[in-house]
Amino acid sequence: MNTNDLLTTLGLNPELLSGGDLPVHSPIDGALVASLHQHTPDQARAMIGSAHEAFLAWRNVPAPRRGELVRLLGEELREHKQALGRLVSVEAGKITAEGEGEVQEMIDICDFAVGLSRQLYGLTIASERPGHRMMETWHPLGVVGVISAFNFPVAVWSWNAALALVCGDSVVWKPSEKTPLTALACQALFERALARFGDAPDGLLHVLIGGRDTGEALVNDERVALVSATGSTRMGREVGPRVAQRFGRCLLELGGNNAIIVAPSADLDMAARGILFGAVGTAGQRCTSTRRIIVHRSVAEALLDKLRQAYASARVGNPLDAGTLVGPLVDRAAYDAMQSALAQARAQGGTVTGGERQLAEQYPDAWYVSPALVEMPAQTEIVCHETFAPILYVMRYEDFDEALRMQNAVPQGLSSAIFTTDLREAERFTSAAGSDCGIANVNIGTSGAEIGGAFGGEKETGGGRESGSDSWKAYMRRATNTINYSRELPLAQGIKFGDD
Ligand code: UN1
Repeated sequence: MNTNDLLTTLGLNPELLSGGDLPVHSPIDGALVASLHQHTPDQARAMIGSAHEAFLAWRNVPAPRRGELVRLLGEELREHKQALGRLVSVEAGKITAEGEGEVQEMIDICDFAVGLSRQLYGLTIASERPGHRMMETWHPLGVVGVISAFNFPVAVWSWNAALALVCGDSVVWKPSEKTPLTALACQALFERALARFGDAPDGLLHVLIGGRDTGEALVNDERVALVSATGSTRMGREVGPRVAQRFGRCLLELGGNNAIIVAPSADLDMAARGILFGAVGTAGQRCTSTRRIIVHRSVAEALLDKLRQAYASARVGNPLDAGTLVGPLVDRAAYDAMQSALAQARAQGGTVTGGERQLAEQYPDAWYVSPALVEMPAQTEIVCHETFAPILYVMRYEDFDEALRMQNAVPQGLSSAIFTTDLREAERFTSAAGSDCGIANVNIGTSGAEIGGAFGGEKETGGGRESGSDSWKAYMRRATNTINYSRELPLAQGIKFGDD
């Protein structure tokens, strides 16, 4: 199926996707696939106004009924999984399995949110006063602004949108400028779900196409109650303070620099497989990608042998071809950043294998690379920096405390893992004094988290949590209600005030 047919299947008119000043290139071959019209900041504000109106009506719809809309969205996604997955491949450069996997993640969060729509409950709390009841009520929050990155162009939106919608919120979504088409396709699928749903208010979802100025309009608008932003730490440093300035709520999902500790007792075959998926999957462009290996000296050579073999057989190529494991980097800037990081790694004592440009003759306007394996003498400055590319730094350790210290000694705190069969090590790794990340795994890799758990991380990763568990609470406001059903008016803390 060519891209125009794909867009039509997904409910978009290809003719309306040209003539604008935002070019969309496919990382597969650099070809121009669309030129979109960008929204102005004024248009962004009008959309926020419309979303706010929609919120005022949507908050009164019973939550299980709101869940029905998300259930219908899940059905549309099931039906269009292949087509949307393929558009993700075309626009973000992911291999087919990962493009479809991303859509599966959307389907999963829709299912989760449908169940959640009947479970938005609060606590009842023992009151210290006789004849009183105290409880927590969760209410819809408002307009949720979603800023998403190119690397998960649709799933991260759905983590936010599926929860926001059942929580009674409306959504204004600003996708990455690199991946607006997949966002428009999601909007078209959402509109189909809306048509089947029947009586939802207009304006529940807006997609904002544009660059920095439209993003700023979203971030600065007081009507946007929550800004959920995924991207670089640099972006988060700008967004966070601006939202805080107006006392808005912010959910940040920023950089990761994820390590795997490989202990002497590890199953090395399993470790090598987990490392390969984590480090070269999505061409190293996940926030959860494995970027550091901290391996015990006694098994370092054996692990490296396995990794070298696995790296040599990981096929780099067109992500739409069966058998490809490593697709292209998103653009030239990503390639340049990778080369610069490798040069710094060499200067800091690293030995680099791989990392060269690939398929340049066949695809002169695309940026394919062989994944790089870099042995480092220590955790130097460049290792502490997140480079969004398939670079894996390998360092050795002597004792477990040292490995834990190295794992935690980077500014980011998203995901982490240990491969060990030693119960004490596994438990220490997941304990209070173990990994300081939002995700700490045992005998699985750092990437590919399920939607059921809360997703996010600490330190420069930004502290936000999305997706499963009780992340929904960020999309609602909490009210504490105390109800007096007695004929007295006792004050708390035993205070006597006035004549009694
Ligand atoms: C991201 O890269 O922004 O855990 C999200 C994972 C995916 C999500 C990654 N489920 O790798």
